[in-house]
Amino acid sequence: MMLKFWILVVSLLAANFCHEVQSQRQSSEEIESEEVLEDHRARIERLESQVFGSKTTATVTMKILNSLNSSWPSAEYQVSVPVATSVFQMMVAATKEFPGDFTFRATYFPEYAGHFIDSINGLAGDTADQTFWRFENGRGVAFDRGVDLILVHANNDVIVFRFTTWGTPTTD
Ligand code: B12
Ligand SMILES: *[C@@H]1O[C@H](CO)[C@@H](O)[C@H](O)[C@H]1NC(C)=O
Repeated sequence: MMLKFWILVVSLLAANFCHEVQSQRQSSEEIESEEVLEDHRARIERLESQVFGSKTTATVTMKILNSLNSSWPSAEYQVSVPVATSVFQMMVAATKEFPGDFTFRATYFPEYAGHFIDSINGLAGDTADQTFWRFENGRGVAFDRGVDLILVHANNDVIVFRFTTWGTPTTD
């Protein structure tokens, strides 16, 4: 009799414990599936804009910095372009959105299906000086491809062009 009672108590406790574990798991699953859903929505929006021609625009920040000359005026532009525009097309758009303020020159290389950026706002890279416009994301990481092969997607995208050297930086 007493044994049966204890078996009942233990199994009730166990059932209760299982239930708690289950409901905990359920709530973390809910959070995960919300994130997955968000991610899916973003992907669908991106695909829709690629397929249907985009209604969605992204306002991207483009920063122009000079790491070799602190007197040279840096600049920052908010450029509005359709989602999934290449950085090259974004730069062309910027020359129209900021006429006279943003300018650039580029050379097309068929072997890379894209442009090398020669100069920005009147300042050109130079082979003898070993200077060039480095193409980076907002975290200071150089892209592994040129401006035609990188697409902008979202309002918080940051594109940086940094005038720097590929040689050893001198300290003077
Ligand atoms: C040297 C070199 C450079 C030098 C060129 C300067 C110079 N005057 O020599 C510097 C450091 C400036 C450079 C810069 C960049 N480069 Co570079 N570069 C090379 C490298 C190692 C050799 C090119 C070369 O001398 N070829 C021999 C000569 C005789 O041929 P050429 O046609 O005259 O070469 C010219 C072109 O290659 C051009 N060029 C150099 N880099 C790039 C990049 C792009 C996207 C384009 C369109 C043209 C181009 O400059 C060369 C000299 O005029 C190649 C890799 C390789 N081993 O081929 C990468 C390579 C071409 N570069 C590459 C990249 C990604 C870049 C950058 C975009 C990096 C960045 N995030 O900043 C930048 C360009 C940014 C901009 N302003 O547009 C990639 C291109 C990949 C791709 N599919 O788009 C390569 C293939 C390296 C790699 N595997 O990642 N680069
Ligand atoms: C640095 O930039 C300033 C402003 O554009 C320019 O007057 C000056 O000549 C530059 N210095 C060097 C060393 O290029």
